[in-house]
Amino acid sequence: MAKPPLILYGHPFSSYTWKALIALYASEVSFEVRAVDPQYPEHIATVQAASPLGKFPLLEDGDMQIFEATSIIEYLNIRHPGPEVLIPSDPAAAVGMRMLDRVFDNYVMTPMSAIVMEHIRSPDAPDQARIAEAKQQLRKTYAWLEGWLEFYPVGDQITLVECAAAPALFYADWVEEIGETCPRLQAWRAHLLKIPAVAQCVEDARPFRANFPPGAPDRD
Ligand SMILES: N[C@@H](CCC(=O)N[C@@H](CS)C(=O)NCC(=O)O)C(=O)O
Repeated sequence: MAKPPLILYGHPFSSYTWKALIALYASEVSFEVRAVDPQYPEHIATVQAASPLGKFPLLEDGDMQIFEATSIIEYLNIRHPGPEVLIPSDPAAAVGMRMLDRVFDNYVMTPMSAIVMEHIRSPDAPDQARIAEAKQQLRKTYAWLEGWLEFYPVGDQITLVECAAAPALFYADWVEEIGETCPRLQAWRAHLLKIPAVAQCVEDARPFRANFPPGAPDRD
């Protein structure tokens, strides 16, 4: 009997949904996307019931539910391995990769989201001090990544690092542009956006750009 496809609950404009989607595309596994959208209250109910704060993405594999984008990637790596090695089997190499995953979530996604949240909370008068603090964190992280990239083998591979980096850098650049002081990071972001799995996410999100609370720039 054919196995039912995996189901991913998420939204095409959501950065963390991209992170899981990129890994799903790379795994070449069959899956279905269920939009977390007021049009589908049953999808929202499923997501709300699955995790403490009802965040997405959420992956369903039969009776299994996995939330947290990184955990979804860990799960795909062991249960649905594809042509790409999402996480290396060497334990030390895997620790290095997981560390970078934390860098993208904690030091790129988090300050980027803080700026977006400020614009949602107070669209007419977002707190400029909070925004400045988040932008400063982004600039410090960009500078660190610029150094890290000197030794990173940039290529078309899709690992946990690319899954975490692509959406984080895509949206972070919109709120605090990666300047010319970080040429390697600028070039890597451009390279990531051309990888087919990432390019698919960029295209599927395009219709929602007008909804980006701080305003989407006219590029990418
Ligand atoms: N730590 C979570 C973060 C997920 C997250 O923040 N998802 C956002 C969409 S990008 C979300 O669920 N937003 C709706 C909400 O917070 O209610 C992960 O890695 O999956």
